[in-house]
Amino acid sequence: MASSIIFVTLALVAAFVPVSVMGTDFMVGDDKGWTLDFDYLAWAEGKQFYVGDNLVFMYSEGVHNVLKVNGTGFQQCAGPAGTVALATGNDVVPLSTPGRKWYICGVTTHCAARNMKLAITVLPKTASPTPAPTAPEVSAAGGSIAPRFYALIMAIFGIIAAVIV
Ligand SMILES: [Cu+2]
Repeated sequence: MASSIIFVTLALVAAFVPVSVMGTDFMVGDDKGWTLDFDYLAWAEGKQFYVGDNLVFMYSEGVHNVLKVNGTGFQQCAGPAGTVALATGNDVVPLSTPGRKWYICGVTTHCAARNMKLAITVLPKTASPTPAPTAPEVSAAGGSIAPRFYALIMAIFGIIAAVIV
């Protein structure tokens, strides 16, 4: 009885809550992480970063750090005075605004000599979490109607089951 009600609730949530509201976490350097002599510009090429996504810098704590700098700081491999370094070894950087973003390692010559520098372009969030039922939106969202319909059917079955039990 109680499990049926839980099932109904879950099915209704699945039917009406958009699935992909969450942003993407980008592991910088993939399995190599944030390290020496990796081509981060090549890594970023072809990837699309959107507002709401996160960059995750993984490295051994104390070996590297992450400085968020501007274009000049990127060219010069130096943050402005007072730049606070991220240094936990598992730094999550939310991409909260669109535009060009630059990150460097501030440890000795890791940026200048060992290529620890990343530049990306963050795109504005395009997909609306609740698409309006206009014609183009409906055709674009066509693929997601079937699973929602399925969840709705399951919810109806759940209600029937709850009534019977
Ligand atoms: Cu470093």
